[in-house]
Amino acid sequence: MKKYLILLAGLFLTTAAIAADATTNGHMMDDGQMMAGKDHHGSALWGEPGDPKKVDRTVTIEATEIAFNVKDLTFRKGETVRFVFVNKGEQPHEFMIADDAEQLEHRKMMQEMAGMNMGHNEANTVSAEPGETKELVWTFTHTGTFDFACNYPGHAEVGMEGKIVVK
Ligand SMILES: [Cu+2]
Repeated sequence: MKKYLILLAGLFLTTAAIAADATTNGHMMDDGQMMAGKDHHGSALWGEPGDPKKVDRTVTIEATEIAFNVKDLTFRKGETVRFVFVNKGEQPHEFMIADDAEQLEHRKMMQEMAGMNMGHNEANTVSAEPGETKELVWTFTHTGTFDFACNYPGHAEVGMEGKIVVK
């Protein structure tokens, strides 16, 4: 009986090892072709969630119908920014940091979800109901030109978007 258990454990470990190997190979195949918007570690070029205890500066963004109060933002590479997103409008708005392609993909997804009133909490997005204030702490890890946008259907299309330049 004990022998059988050991055999079973061995079999399990082998299976796990094969599974792990398959995953590694999958990643290796991805590495060959650099993914759009990602660096060679697979991290988004537009940055990553920042440490709220290491904020370099705070930027307030106001949303109304249908606009942001800012158009262009400039940051330094490595800077951690606390975005205070204030919805002064009468409908929900969001503030999302990404590149063009990612914004468009998210916009398409929100269009498909329209009417379902589904929440979404990707790390690079904050959504605020009317009268609400939300915060997003973000570190800009790469230089480049990115976008911020509200991807509720029809909003970015009429100008609820802007540029983020990281130098
Ligand atoms: Cu909006």
